Amino acid sequence: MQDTSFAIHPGNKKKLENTPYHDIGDLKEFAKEHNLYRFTCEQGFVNILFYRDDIVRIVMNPFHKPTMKSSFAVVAEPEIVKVKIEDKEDSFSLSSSKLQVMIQKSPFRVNFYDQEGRLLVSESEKGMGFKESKEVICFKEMDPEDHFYGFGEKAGFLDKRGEKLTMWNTDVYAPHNQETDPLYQSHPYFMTLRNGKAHGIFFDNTFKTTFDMKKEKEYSFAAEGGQIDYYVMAGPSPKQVLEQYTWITGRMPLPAKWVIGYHQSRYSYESEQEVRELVNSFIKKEIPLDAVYLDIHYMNEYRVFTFDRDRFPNPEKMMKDLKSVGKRIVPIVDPGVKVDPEYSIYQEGIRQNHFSKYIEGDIFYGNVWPGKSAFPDFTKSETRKWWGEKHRFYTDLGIEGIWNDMNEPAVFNETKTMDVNVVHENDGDPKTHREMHNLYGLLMGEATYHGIKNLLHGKRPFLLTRAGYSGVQRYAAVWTGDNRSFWEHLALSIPMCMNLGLSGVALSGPDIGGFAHDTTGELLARWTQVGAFTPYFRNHSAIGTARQEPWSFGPEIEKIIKKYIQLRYQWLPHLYSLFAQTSKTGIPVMRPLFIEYPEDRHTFNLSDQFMIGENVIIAPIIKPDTYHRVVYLPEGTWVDYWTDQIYEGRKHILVEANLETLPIFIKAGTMISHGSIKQSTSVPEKNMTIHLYQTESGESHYTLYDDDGETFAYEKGEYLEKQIRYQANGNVIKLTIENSVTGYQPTWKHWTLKVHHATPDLKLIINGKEVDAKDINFNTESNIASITINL
Ligand code: MIG
Repeated sequence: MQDTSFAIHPGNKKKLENTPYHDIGDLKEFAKEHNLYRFTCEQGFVNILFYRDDIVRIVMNPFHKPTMKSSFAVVAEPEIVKVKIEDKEDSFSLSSSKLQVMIQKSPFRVNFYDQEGRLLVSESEKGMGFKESKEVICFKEMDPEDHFYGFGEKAGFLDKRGEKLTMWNTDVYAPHNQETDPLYQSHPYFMTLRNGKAHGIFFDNTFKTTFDMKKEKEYSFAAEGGQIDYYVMAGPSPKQVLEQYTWITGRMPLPAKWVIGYHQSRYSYESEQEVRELVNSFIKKEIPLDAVYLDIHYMNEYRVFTFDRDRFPNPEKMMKDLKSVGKRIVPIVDPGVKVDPEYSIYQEGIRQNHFSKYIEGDIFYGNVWPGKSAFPDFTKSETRKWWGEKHRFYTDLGIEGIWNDMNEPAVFNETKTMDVNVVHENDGDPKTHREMHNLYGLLMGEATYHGIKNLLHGKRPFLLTRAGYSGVQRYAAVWTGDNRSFWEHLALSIPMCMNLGLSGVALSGPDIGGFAHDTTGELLARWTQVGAFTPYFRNHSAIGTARQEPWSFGPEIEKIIKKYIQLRYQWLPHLYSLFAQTSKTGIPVMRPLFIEYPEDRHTFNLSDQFMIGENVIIAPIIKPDTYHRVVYLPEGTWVDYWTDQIYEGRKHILVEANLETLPIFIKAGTMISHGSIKQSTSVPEKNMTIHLYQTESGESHYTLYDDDGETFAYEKGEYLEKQIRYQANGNVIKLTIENSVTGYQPTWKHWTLKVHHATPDLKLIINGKEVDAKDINFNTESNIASITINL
């Protein structure tokens, strides 16, 4: 075609490198409609809407009046907020009791201040704008003291300052490293910590988005299309930002107890016999276990909602037998439906119009495990309902948990996913896959979670997902995908899970031991130590890799792994109490130290230590052949969990930890609770112990939560909440113990209080009455005083 005009086609010439950026220009007009503030600028339209005193939403559309329809991430409705308007010559201000939005008129720029007049977020010279390609961008000033967290599932260190992050759900089997981005999840949200105060920004745009935190003086967020649509959350503490963000996008429902026990997986346990033998080994070896996962081999040629009857001749009986010994099965369900005119799911999908299509009406087909497959259009509520109801196949067998994989969606082709030109029906508001891609996993999650919830008649469902968008915590736990048995990946998983937690995803964990590559006994032991304290605790490994069950590396390693799985079960009452709080506040169980110590710069990028709740520090060994490490202890006095040795905080200390030891520190003056070692969470708890770490002086408060652990009865008040207030004064301890909620009768009838670092002359006053010295059992060797208290 070189002799036609095609030779001079503009597309053949090099693309313009720096396409121009259009600023929205000056403010021309302002209008107030109910509680919505509308601004017309020279090159765009801006809406501002307060959701709460401490949350405000800004929407900019360069082409027409903004739509205020939110993405599927948002569950909040705006409250009525009292806003004061001030219109001045060159500025305009809208203020609530907690936030002030200051608008500069020429050019139009928006800045945010807190109630003390402190500048939170300010637009740089460039402000908001767009490019002719439909890209929308928002620039903000970066303070030298700014640290950035959140962004969902990202590799690298805790603090994301200096990084550029992309949101585009992607199946990444290539080794994850510091610059592997994007991964499977998209959480276009972050929290800024500046001089001890925090605020948040949630950029609710489902197109591919980019956050550039690399420049020294400004940062930006941009999307390939759609509107600038973001929420500013005023904080001012990191915990308040979490509360605000999870108010907008929802919180993790309280998981069933079995969900936070130990789970064993492998790609794949291929037959009923193999599963039974596996479970029997756990029982014989007395290693606690709550769930076994069935990967893709359980299906008939990878058809979802089927069992291969050669390998699994009687799934119902298998589930029943396993349930009777307290073990559950979690099968994998991928979105791809095998093209097979004799397969009922494919038939129904076609006949009832459930599959994703092009605008012309052709179904999008892609290759995945089953070969040529079609993909449900989860943007349709009818399709979500259909898919959800299909899970009756599993729930009828006694299954309560489902594992969603490949739901980016992953497709075996060059782009790794569905054609971006597919048009999702979206209940009458059709949108391209380019726009909806990042929502696919979230919507499959919604379909699955609600589907099994309806089928389980009051039992709590469990869902594990690989892909997701902001809000996915309402439906699913997230595992961090295909990591490898590398020490680096053990290290990487810690800040990754902390940032997921800071993004509202409180129930997350990596494949313990590593998915691809061969693990070693030492790595598996160290990883299981960390896993005992990550919110979600599952060992998983890939086909063809070294076996990774706890006993795969001989008796010495088995003993260590067993000790830490047992430890997890001892800590369950404490963890469960924390999970109950998380479901109400959004503040994650596993958290970075800066959440508790936001003024302490040593915590700002501390990526190899984490906290459980507000008083426990875990400082694992994450390097081979290493038996010492530096631990940072913030302000306060800290007690070594294993030895009761006392350390003063605000210091880096050197800690010794042989292969059997995971360094754990408890803040003096606080409490934790322990149950007993059991083979699964289905064994009723008989022994409850509260450990109190005595100090010279001070006060603290502990809330112990318990319920039946598997139904939604707690929503009707059927739970126990015990409040323990502690006050120390030399050898005198005053406790007030109150059962603030008594809707549930726990299986333990009394509990033991253990006071660490007690002195023989300890005076214990409970609810104003001094405990008789003869009722206190004092151990002179350990300096622990125990007493038994009736419920
Ligand atoms: O591309 O189902 O991340 O956990 O074992 C492989 C097989 C598909 C990827 C998941 C992994 C799972 C595997 N899956």
